[in-house]
Amino acid sequence: MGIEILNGISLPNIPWQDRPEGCIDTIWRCGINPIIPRGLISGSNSIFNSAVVPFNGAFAGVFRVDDKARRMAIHAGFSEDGLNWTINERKIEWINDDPETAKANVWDYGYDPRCVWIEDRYWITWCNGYHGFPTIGVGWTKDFREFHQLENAFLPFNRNGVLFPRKIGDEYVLLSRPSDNGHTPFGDMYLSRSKDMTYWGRHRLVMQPEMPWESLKLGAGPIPIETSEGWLVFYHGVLQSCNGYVYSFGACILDSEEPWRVKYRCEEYLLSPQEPYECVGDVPNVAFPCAALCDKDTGRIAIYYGCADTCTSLAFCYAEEVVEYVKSHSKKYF
Ligand code: BMA
Repeated sequence: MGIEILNGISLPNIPWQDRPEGCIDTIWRCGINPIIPRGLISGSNSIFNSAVVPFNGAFAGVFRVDDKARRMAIHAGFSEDGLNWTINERKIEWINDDPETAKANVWDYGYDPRCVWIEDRYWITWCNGYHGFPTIGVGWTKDFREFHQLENAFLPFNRNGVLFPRKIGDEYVLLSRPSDNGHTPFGDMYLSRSKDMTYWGRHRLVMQPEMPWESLKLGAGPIPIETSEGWLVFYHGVLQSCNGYVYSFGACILDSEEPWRVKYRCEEYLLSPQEPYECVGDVPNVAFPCAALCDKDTGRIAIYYGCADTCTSLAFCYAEEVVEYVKSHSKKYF
């Protein structure tokens, strides 16, 4: 590999399919998409925008499950191969000693989780309803059975909270996208820092929409991948068509030590909704990545993305090829 994956892990069992013959795209779809159908568990209306991590030699994850009352909740799930999943019928019940935030969880909602191993545990962030308004929830687990909740990171309104996989300096770092209480016809990516996962500050703007495919809003997707070129961040970008929002995803590279500084940013999307399962569903034309597995030895990346707010799919790429593509389709930022 021309680039190195830093602080990564060997993942010889990463779910993988080679690029199909004749495919010239940097990212290609798994041939058996969608890998998680909407009705995988008995009560589910849809399972999408979900996060997956390596766990005990296999895989675990936190899944956005909307039930048939259309309540949005997060469920834990397990898989031997990253393709076939068993998802708990019951949603995650957070252990939370603070009566104020615990109470909000009883009747509020949670969706679009991200998950990352930092130091000694798996951290989970998600869009958490606080008295009916979206903000960023923060919690952790060691075993995907017991889940502990901390304070919300921010005041409402905010979505797409994505942690970096290590402290930078002596601080945890979180990307987020301030929003409104509706479908948010705007959205820039910001970064905040914390010494204790509770108090967040030193906020910086990371990026705003620039190109037509992301002209309405954008937000971070999977946990950033550290490479010798900087942080590789897949992010979703949204355009407004005559017929509604269209969610595609692309990638950028952020500076290693000052990750609010964009080094390169791909002018083109890497994957846009084109397959029937991405274009037809509860919300048409949505490809929304929330997790990426990466094997440090081969640079293979498997991206989990929600399709049409209905089901979950996989796409594949090589870190080196994505970094090269982003660099060669970007202006130089600094
Ligand atoms: C966003 C979130 C996502 C969803 C997307 C498209 O605001 O609700 O969960 O995938 O809209 O509907």
